[in-house]
Amino acid sequence: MTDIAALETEILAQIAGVADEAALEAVRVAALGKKGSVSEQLKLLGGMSPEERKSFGPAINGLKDKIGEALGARREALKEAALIERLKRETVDVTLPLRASPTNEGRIHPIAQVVDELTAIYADMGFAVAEGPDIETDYYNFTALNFPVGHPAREMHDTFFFSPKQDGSRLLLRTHTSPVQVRTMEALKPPIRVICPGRTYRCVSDQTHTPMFHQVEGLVIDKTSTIGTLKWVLEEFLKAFFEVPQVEMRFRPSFFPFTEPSYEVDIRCDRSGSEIKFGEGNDWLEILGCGMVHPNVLKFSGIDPNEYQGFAWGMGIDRIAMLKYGMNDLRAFFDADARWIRHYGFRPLDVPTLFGGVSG
Ligand code: 2NM
Repeated sequence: MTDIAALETEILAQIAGVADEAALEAVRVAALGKKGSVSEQLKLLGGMSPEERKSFGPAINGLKDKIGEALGARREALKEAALIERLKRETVDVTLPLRASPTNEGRIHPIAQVVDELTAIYADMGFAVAEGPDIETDYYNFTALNFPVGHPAREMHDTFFFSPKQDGSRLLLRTHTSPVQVRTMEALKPPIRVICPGRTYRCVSDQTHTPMFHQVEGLVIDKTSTIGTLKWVLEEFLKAFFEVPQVEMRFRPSFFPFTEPSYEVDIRCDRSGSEIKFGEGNDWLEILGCGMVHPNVLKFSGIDPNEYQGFAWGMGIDRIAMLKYGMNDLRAFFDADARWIRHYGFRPLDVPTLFGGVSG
């Protein structure tokens, strides 16, 4: 028979000494579990005489209760300590400022902004947006646009060609977005009103040219549209885009294989101040090319030139972005300089709308 008092001292000391709830559970099992030291003592009761049981019974049961209480008290104390420790560890300073969200921190590139602006303007005039592949065939980039094979105009495009295929044909990077217009004419029946903004490529690089640049071309095909309609579309666009009440345009005869007649268009501007102003002044600025779509182009695209006619135009996006937002270095557009985009970029949620003034 074990000394109950000694057992009590030992177990209570163990309970007091544990560092966590797992260790406490181990002490409980060692004392009160099936084969625990206290349980073993309780089992002895059955084999005792009534006298022995009278004194030993209350003692061992008393010990069992005491240990139970001590375990409960210690468990509570450990839980409390663990909670205090965790609160200390997980302290959050709710007064700290939040990190800026992407919609606050991010910036829209001026070219993307200008594409959004001109899309809003043309959409308001009833134009849809069409897109096509950057990698094109010779047929869509040249032949279908009335550049005869061997014609010098092909050489003037500084084309990036891919290596020839087995059959001798070569893919290329489109030199204008006109192939998209050909694909649109193939796919849709007139009346057609589309604009095609996108990346274009030419093998040139200097102060005013980058090998990749952006163009937007427009196309109208129906039965009655003329140069007069074209002038109206361009005038409305230029007024809305440059946010001026009037513009004055000058149409100079020009040549493009895909239009006849063809024109280059200048707008009146004032360059006497620090920044360029449109609609006034004594200077002219070349801004776009245009013309009536050549009957051969209509034929190539499956449209009967005896039934339909229309006009097309094209302009450089990078340059009109520079003019509108006062940037002087074209190459900065493509430098991926974070400081530059922070200065010239636009806030993501300031979406261009006609009612808000396209540039917000
Ligand atoms: C320009 C100037 C003039 C043009 C023509 C066509 C098509 F596919 F309809 F024939 N698309 N774009 C065009 C006409 C482009 O860029 C200066």
